[in-house]
Amino acid sequence: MTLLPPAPTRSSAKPVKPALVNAPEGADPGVVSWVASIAELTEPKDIVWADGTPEEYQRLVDIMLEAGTIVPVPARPNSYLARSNPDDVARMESRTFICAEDSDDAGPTNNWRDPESMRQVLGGLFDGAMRGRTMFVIPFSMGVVGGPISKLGIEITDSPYVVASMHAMTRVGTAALEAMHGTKDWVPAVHSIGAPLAEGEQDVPWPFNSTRYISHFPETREIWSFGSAYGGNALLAKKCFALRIASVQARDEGWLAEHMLLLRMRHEDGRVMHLAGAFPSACGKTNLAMLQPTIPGWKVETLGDDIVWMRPGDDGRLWAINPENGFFGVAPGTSEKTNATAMAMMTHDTMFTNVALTADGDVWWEGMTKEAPEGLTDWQGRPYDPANGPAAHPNARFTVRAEQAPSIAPDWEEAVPLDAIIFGGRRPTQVPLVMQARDWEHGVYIGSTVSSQQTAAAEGTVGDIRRDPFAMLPFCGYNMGDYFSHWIDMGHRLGRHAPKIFSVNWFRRDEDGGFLWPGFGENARVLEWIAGRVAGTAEGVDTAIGVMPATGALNLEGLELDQETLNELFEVRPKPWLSELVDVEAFFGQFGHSLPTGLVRQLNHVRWRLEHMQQTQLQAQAVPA
Ligand code: OXD
Ligand code: MN
Repeated sequence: MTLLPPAPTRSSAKPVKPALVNAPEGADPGVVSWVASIAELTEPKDIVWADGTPEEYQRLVDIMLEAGTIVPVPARPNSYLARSNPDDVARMESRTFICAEDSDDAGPTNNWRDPESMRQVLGGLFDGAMRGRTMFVIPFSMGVVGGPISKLGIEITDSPYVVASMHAMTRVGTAALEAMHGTKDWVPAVHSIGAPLAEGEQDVPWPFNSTRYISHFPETREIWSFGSAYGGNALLAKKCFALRIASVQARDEGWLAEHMLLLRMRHEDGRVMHLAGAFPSACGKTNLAMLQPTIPGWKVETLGDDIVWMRPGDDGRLWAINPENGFFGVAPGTSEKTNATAMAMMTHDTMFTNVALTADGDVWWEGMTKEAPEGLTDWQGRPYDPANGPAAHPNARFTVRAEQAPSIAPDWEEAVPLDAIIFGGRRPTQVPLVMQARDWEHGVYIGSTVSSQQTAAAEGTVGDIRRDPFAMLPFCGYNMGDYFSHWIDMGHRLGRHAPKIFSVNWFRRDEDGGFLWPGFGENARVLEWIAGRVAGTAEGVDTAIGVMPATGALNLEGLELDQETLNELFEVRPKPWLSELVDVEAFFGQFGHSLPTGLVRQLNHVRWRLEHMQQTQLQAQAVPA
């Protein structure tokens, strides 16, 4: 039986000669001995330490072109299309595990596994897993190297696609490796596609293994991922480190690691607001982060589109960074209309995955244009035939460096003080366009009850409504009941400096299924009201479920929206809301003792207000006109 090497943060460095593992001069001995232990286990044919340079990126591209993993996209300079295996196209929540010593620490919403037995399983799988392949060692930093909210990590992988993607998504290279000198504060992450190559065996363009384990060990801060080469399963800095492991670090160290976008909204008269927003996957986070306001005077500067780390600063405020270095966005639905900024950012130096190719050498996906162009090649490399399904996979992606976004803030790598936090989801009914939480605890309640229609970013039935608290359900590395308490505690700590919390829903539909709100650039109107609430200038009215814009407080100038539609956007119907609370209560019930009493208090308060509202309506109906 092969056991995994002990976690590096616990082991004292065994002396290993750096030359034996091809380590750059000056690499920390603890790092070198950990890399040696992984090499001993996985038996690669050689070891390459990533330095993050453009020359290295080009070498990776050449390897992938040669292997058929990617093909060029001639219409866009330095851009490529990777076609994954059709069985490796999404994050795999059912194969994602939290291996805490005590199952209670993983909580009811995570797949828990006992760490020792998982170590045995992984020991067997990783034994010789990289035979015949190159093992890449990727030192990286989340946030600028040495920044006050930044963290370090090393990913080991046998996939050149992963190394190239990590170049865009993190800060890879020598500076990160040097920063690890003399510290054990870095996260070790091991990834293998699990497809060793025998002597003389012909490789396939997208090797993978249908046995999959995406395993996290929160106590030792380790990540081990086996089998999949797709995005969140394999780019371990993203969901695995920056959310699952970082959320545990954040709990222990008094900060927050969140699945949020980060933006700055600036008015030419000098008003500025920093806002973070949590939305479940594929709810338009990237579009919102790159929003082009339709209302005069306002501009949005992008800071991040997926992950935010936040820490209370010396001034008592909550300071936030986007720890990533790039965007790994969903391509289908992205167009000149929905996100012109993203379209401009992808005109060069972009890695596409699972999109379609046009006859004249460009990319295409559903939603880019109304009609599919003639002569398409679909995401699996076949002539496009609608009978085979969409031309691009619904979870097809683009990977681009953040600096390529025309809307990126010039100082995007710096921390910003947060003014507002918004929670949203794809809700065809019930949830109003916007409302403000009455206070922080009510805001945590709103965050803990986020729900959305399921999309293609993960496995599952597209269209089903699922509860996704804080949009963190698949990404919280510990018991979500404790996570809610951590949020409530953060509010106590921040006191009057706490950002204001809001709920938004761009996706409410009318009886015929049409969207009530135009969305996209018009969402700036909602952000403007939020900015006004933060500044204390916008009017709100208290309702049973939260504070909504007072009549005339939402800027609708120039928008053709009749009063009936407006009413529908904000309508609160007590009956369906009360049945929704039954569902919330059942959802909360699974957390048992770990559910903070503050959330029960909030639930009861909302219920009481809705019951009161219902009675008043019934009485009003009973009164003859
Ligand atoms: C993502 C996701 O890929 O949330 O960002 O699924
Ligand atoms: Mn995401």
